[in-house]
Amino acid sequence: MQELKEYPKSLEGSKSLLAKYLTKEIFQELKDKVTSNGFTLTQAINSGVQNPDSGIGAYVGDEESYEVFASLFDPIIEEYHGFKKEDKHKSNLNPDDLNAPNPDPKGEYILSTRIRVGRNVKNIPLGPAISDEQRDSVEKDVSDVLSSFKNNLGGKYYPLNNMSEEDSKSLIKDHFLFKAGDRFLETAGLNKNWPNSRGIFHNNEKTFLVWVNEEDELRIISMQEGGDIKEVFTRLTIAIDALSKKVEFAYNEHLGYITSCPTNLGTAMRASVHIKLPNLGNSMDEFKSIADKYNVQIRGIHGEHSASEGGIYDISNKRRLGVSEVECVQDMYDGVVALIKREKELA
Ligand code: ADP
Ligand code: ILO
Repeated sequence: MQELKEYPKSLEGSKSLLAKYLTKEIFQELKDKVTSNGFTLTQAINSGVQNPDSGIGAYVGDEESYEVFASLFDPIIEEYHGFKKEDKHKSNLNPDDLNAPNPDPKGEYILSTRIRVGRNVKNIPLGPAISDEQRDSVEKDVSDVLSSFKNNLGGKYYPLNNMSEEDSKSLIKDHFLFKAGDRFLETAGLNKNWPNSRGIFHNNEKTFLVWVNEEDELRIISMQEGGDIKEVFTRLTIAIDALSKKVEFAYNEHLGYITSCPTNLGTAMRASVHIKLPNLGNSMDEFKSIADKYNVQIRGIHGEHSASEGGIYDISNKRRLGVSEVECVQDMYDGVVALIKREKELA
């Protein structure tokens, strides 16, 4: 990648947080800085420079990038999470502290619930700066650990480079597996040497899954049909605990779990439901204003940057840093309860 000498023109007119906070002065201040893994500003911003329609537009290559390029990342983090430089992250993975009785016991609205956290292995560069050998060793170590799991968490690891196109298509369609060729990840350097060293582990029921070497080195996922959010959270906490006993993850007191995208810092948790809200879907301004009020995000049915189908939306917590895991799930729950209430009124 050619190192940028001049402020990138494509950011002029872009609405991304990168364009908002990478002023010409900050560009000059940071353009020659480099982390000890050799990660540069050009690499950090390439995704947003190549994709001016990004919401954020920047990724880091290592934990140190958040320090070296702090004058860019601090304001992005503050705006996205409402979290200031002097704030401290907190954690609470106790399902007993969650107040989330099934908001849709008759199954009229919620199709499925999914909660994931991102994790990266301590002392290894993050995806945008990892070497092929390091990516390989992450895959080997993590898949060995996962293959030793028993009972409800027991299952099998499926490497991507050994998967038929038919199997991968059906896993993607059924929302279990990540898509190939995402342009935001591609330009962030996250798809290098694809599909090698990537894969998915899942138990027989496909209620516990781990993505290996996608945007983060691990995405630990718990999901099932319906709206029993507490059951999904409980399974996830058991899985996180089991994995954390065997693999040490990158974490610091200020930023929580370290992730390649600043939106995922902290808990690295996205708790979501797939939910039918056709009437709210026809009143998008009101839908968005309820979502903003409850700190939830609206996505389409096939993940980020996808569209809704049949009035079904993906509703998830927006904040992940400076709030605990229980609070992330609570945000999603409170937002979903409010949205169902309004949907009923509109029907
Ligand atoms: P991430 O969760 O890592 O932020 P995406 O938004 O790309 O990533 O979603 C990944 C996959 O998970 C997509 O196929 C999406 O449809 C699926 N998904 C997300 N939430 C749910 C849910 N509540 N039920 C079923 N599938 C879901
Ligand atoms: N880089 C993309 C996605 C940002 C947030 N999502 C994820 C998957 N990290 C953008 O800036 O729109």
